[in-house]
Amino acid sequence: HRTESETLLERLGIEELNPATALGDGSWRAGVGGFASIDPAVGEPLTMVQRAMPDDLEMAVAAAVRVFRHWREVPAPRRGLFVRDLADALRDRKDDLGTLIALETGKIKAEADGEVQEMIDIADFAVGLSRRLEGSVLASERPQHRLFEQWHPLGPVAVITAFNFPAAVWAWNAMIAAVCGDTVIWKPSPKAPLTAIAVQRIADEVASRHGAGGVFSLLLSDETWPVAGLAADGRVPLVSFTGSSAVGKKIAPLVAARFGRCLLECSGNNAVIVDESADLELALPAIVFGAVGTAGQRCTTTRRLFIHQRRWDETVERLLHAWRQLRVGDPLDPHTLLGPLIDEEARRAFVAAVAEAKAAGGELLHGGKALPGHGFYVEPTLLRADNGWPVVQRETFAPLLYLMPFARIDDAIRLQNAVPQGLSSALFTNDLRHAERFVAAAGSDCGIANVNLGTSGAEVGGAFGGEKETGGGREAGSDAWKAYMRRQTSTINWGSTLPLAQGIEFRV
Ligand code: UN1
Repeated sequence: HRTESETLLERLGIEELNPATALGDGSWRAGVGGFASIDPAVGEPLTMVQRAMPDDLEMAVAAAVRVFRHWREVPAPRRGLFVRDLADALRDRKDDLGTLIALETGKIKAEADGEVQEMIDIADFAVGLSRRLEGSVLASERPQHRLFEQWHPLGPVAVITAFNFPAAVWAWNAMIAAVCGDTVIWKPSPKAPLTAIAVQRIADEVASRHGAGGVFSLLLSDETWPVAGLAADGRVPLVSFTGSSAVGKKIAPLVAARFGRCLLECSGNNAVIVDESADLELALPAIVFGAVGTAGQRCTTTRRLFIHQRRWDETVERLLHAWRQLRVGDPLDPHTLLGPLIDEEARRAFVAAVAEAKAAGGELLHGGKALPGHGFYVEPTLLRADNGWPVVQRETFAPLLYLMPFARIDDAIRLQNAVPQGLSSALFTNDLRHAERFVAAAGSDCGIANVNLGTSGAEVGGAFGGEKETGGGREAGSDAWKAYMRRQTSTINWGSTLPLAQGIEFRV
């Protein structure tokens, strides 16, 4: 990886010791000390990044407040032009950026390129949105009154992202926030700082051409205080957090204590149901991609599989056939389907989960071991389990799929809902009644419910997010933009009397 990565890092503006803070106007501030970005395929540092200081956070927030005052008054379609050019810049850099994401996170190049495409897609979506951001005119009960609501820019938005989608999740938030007239302070995962630096450099360059300097800023640290600081800062009306439910539970009360708004995208524990009528030609590739894509480290990863008892033998046999063929290896090798996990801690969590499931009585059907050597590789794993076991109730970020049989569709839906998380779900069926039941009010309780496609790999056009411990937030498409704006209800009396609502008479 070494020589290949050195020229790539140079092209993307990454240095040997990278500054900790970008104010978004092209200026970067040095930090203190440093932490390493590790290449998980070899377990060695790619390069070092400095750590932001409390001063830097203060500067970034103050700048975001200042720039917001100007940006909110730029007409939204003009804000859209900035995002449009940013999409083009990302198109130009797609290959390099994809390679960097693959290097830094260990996801395979095809999926890393897909992540950059997801950034481009949400930018395109945001450009279209920039000519809408529509409010509504409502029927007033009073004569010669107009009642309407409109959406105004909200303010600086803190965007805290995870390692697994180090660029796309920022883009979901940042592209939408930018057309909505907000500024964005990005605190990326310390496990993927280089991707953030590369993205920030691309954004800086485009921003300078659009008078958008300072709209996007970046703060790098491997410590937790910047996240707590942003969560508690009354100047930041929205905190968008992607990560575990455990961390989400710490952030939400800090934001709530100052009446800020939280947009949470936390853990998932997503299931696929294969019913009696399912077409396995569709189900199999969807389960493979869902369970081992991004080495099982997507929040939408398929973690549980409910198989109708009459289809059990056939499905398990075909799963085993597929799992035996999965190529584990270098994420930059085009033949690889499964790269490494992000770090040693993730590998240990995988090993511990397998051990816990086996101790509970789980039957290991395939894999189960960490692979020796450098790099944080594990075997893609199939385990027969029980939905009630604590280990199955938990999100383990690894290619570990729990298999469970069922007899009646209602049981399968009930079990798939019987976890604390509620992000994504999928049913494979050719039975119209089952399909409708699954997406009906008493069906899947998840934010995403798919029929005849898998749990992961959502397109950006829909709103993305989930219920329960997933946190309730919605990002990306549909009307998710409304979270990034403030709603104003206005009534204009254009008559010459003052009728009161509710018919109240109140006259001196
Ligand atoms: C995430 O894992 O945090 O639906 C986001 C998907 C991707 C996004 C995943 N479009 O799998």
